[in-house]
Amino acid sequence: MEGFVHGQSADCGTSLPEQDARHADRGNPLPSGRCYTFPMARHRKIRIDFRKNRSTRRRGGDLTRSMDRDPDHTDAQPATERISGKGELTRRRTIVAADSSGDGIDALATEPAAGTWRGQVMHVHGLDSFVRDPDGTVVRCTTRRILRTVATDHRHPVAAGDWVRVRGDATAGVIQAIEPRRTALCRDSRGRRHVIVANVEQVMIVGSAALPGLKPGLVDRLLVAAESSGIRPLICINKLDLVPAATLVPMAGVFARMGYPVILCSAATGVGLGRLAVELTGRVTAVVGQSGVGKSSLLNALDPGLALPVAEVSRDNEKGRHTTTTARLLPNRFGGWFADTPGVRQFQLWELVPAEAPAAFRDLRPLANLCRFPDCTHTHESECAVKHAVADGLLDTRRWQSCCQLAGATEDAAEDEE
Ligand SMILES: Nc1nc2c(ncn2[C@@H]2O[C@H](COP(=O)(O)OP(=O)(O)OP(=O)(O)O)[C@@H](O)[C@H]2O)c(=O)[nH]1
Ligand SMILES: [Mg+2]
Ligand SMILES: [Zn+2]
Repeated sequence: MEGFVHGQSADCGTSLPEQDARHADRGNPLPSGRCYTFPMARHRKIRIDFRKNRSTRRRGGDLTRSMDRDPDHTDAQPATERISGKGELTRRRTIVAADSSGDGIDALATEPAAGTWRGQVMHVHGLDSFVRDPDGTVVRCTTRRILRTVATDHRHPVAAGDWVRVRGDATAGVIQAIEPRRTALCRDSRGRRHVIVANVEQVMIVGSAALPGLKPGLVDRLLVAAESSGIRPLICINKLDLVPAATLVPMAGVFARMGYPVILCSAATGVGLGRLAVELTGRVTAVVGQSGVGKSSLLNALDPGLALPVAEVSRDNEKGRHTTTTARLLPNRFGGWFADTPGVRQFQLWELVPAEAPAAFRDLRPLANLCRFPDCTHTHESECAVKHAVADGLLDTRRWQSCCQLAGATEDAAEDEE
C-alpha cells in the first residue's frame, strides 16, 4: 500500500501501522476508535481527468441564429460569458496527491483526509456503499462526487472489500478516498473493469457436479483471474450427492496435479465440509462460480448463522436463478470472512494480453519455455513442446485448448451460461 498515509489513532494511542499489521492480514476492521488524523506526507499537484463534463453548458448554443434574428445586436449580451473550453466546462482538475501515488483514482486515495475514519465496504447497493466502521457498525455511505466522475477504467468506483476513508458519523457518511487494493478479483464488463471483490486472500471457485454441470473452461478463467492478482485459488466441486464420485476424479485430478487444493463436497449431505472449513479458517475468501452451483448453500452449511437466501435451479434449463445479487462480505464462525458473490453469467478476463495466456496456465507455463520459437503460439508450429506434451499425454488436452482459446481471444462470451 505504497503511498497511503498513516497516523495516530485519536483515542487508543496505538499507531495505525501496528494495528494494520495485526488486522489487515485478515481484512478485519480496526478494533476501536473512530477519528484518525493523517499527518501530511509530501504532496504534489497533479491533473486528473473526468469522464464527462460536470456542469451544464452556460454559454448559449445558438449564437448564429440569434444574430440572424437580431442583426443590429439590440439584445443585451452577457458581459462575463466565458467562451473558452476551460473554466466550468473543463474535464480536468488539479488535485493534491502524495508524492508516491499513481494517477486517477489512486491519486485520490492519498489526498489528505483529516477528520475521517477508516472502514471496509461490506457491500454496494446502487449508489450506496455499506461500510463497517471501527466499532463494527455498518454505515450507509454515499460516494464523494469526484470519485464517481474521475475518468478511470472502472465500472464502479467502490467495490465490496475496499478499504475507504469516510467523513460522517454512525448514521450516514460520505466516502472520501479509496485505498489502493491489495488484491482485486476482476472481470471485463463491456470494456470496463468490474471489481467483483477487493482485498481477499483466496478465492473458492465453486462448480457443481450436476444441475448445472461443470464448466471447466470457466474454472480455467477464474484461476487466471485469481492468480493474476495474487489471490490463492482453491477449487470446490459441490453436489457430490448427485453423481458417483468416480466420474469427477479425472477432472479433479487435472487441477490437483497443478497444485491447487480440490475439494469434492456436498452442501446437502455435509460430505467434504470439514476439509473446506480447514481451508477457510482465519482467511478472507471470495466464493465465485456459476449461478445455482450452491455457493450460498455451502456457506449456510458451514455457518448456519449466515442464513443466506438460496433458490432452486430451474427445472427447464438447469440454470440458477441469480439469487445472490451483490457481492457481500460476511464475518464467519471460523475467524475469517466470506465474500458471497452473484452467479457468474459471463466471465471475460480483464486485461489479458493474448500472448501472455500461456504464462497464466500453471501446467503449460514450464513447457512453453521449451518450444523452438520464442513467439510460439502452441497452435500450428511443428516443433512445439506444448503440443508434444499433449500428444504424449503429459498435458491435458482440454487445458491446452482452453489456453489456445484465450490466446486467440476469440472466446464466445456467452459460453458460461449455455
Ligand atoms: N443436491 C444438491 N443440491 C444442492 C447442493 N448445494 C446446493 N444445492 C441446491 O442448489 C440450488 C442453488 O443453490 P444456491 O446456494 O442458491 O446457489 P448459488 O450458487 O448461491 O446461486 P446464485 O446465488 O444464484 O449465484 C438450491 O436449490 C440448493 O438447495 C448440494 O450439495 N446437493
Ligand atoms: Mg447465492
Ligand atoms: Zn509451442
